[in-house]
Amino acid sequence: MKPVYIMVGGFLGAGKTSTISRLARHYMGQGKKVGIVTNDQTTDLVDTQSLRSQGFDVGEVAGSCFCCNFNALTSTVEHLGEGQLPDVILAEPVGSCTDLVATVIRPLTEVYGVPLDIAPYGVILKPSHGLRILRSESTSGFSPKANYIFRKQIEEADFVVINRVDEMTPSEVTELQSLIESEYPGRPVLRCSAKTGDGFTALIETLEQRGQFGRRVMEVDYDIYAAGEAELGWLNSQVVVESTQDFDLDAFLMDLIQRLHARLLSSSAEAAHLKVIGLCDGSFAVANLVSNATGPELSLASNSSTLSANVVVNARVATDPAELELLVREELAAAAAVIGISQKVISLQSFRPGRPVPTHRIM
Ligand SMILES: Nc1nc2c(ncn2[C@@H]2O[C@H](COP(=O)(O)OP(=O)(O)OP(=O)(O)O)[C@@H](O)[C@H]2O)c(=O)[nH]1
Ligand SMILES: [Mg+2]
Repeated sequence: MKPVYIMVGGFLGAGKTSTISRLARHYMGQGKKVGIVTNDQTTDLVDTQSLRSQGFDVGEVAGSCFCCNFNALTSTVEHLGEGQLPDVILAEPVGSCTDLVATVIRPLTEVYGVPLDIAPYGVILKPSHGLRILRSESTSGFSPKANYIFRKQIEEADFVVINRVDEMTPSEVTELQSLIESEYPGRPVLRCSAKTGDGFTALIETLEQRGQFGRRVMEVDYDIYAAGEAELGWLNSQVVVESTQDFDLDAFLMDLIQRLHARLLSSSAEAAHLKVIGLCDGSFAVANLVSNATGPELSLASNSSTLSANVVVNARVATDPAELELLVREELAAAAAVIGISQKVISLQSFRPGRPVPTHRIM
């Protein structure tokens, strides 16, 4: 049997990792071996830490996206499993990437030597920005160039998943669905919640279909695409926090993300996704901010008090990376000081993503 390759696309903070985690549990529950590939422009990925902490077999392409380092994707796939490829490979591309059919799916079919059974390509739609972007509101939070990427992601999808239906009103879901159907006809629209599992039976059935999928190659203006990506400040950092007395890890992460949110609001810098993971003694907590309007949440509680923790911060924000670095350093220090703990930044990279130059582009 050829390994099934499922790539889960969608914008930053759409719910790709949450969806992959739920799908992985489903396939493992069926007795299948599952491998996951995460991806980012640099090292220190919250997603890798989070998925590994959940016990999954995770390979990571860190330092460039799947499209620009196709060979890293395939070699990472080959290192999954123990000497034998898993039955199911779940891959999460970088949320600011598009043109993935031409640069990843087609090359996997036509260039890569290892036969894979490629599932239909689904794109997870993030309502917090999606509704505003598809309504063409000027206050979408991002510039037209970043919105271009958001729209291109939908255009190349075999099907679209409206995620987070658990927190939307029925009329919002209906509006979003009709906007997608009128602007991007021919793409089935699923309604799901990666949080509650609603809609996952239909998602799994859709992923089992085979036929004319993964073929929506499209015209892409790489100048707009590159400019849209470069408008996002990117920051990944690893920090060690320590104390002589136990501190509440979840409260620390929430305080940190609330402080960062307040700073972004005051400088009108829109969050695409800010995520923080804290790891200590076998347990972990994750806090996220997926848009300035939505506000922060503790998406996974550790319920731990600890003397020390490793904290990884990943921020993708429509702002200058130098400013992003400054505010992250300042708010880390402030959040630590207020509870009397020490914090040491072990690594920090902040930058604007470079122009995408795909390894292959098959039209
Ligand atoms: N309420 C609700 N929250 C969700 C749902 N899916 C994801 N989230 C939350 O949304 C945030 C982002 O989810 P992720 O799965 O990390 O999103 P992502 O697309 O992997 O993000 P990037 O990797 O940064 O692009 C987290 O706080 C999740 O807990 C959902 O269906 N409902
Ligand atoms: Mg993710």
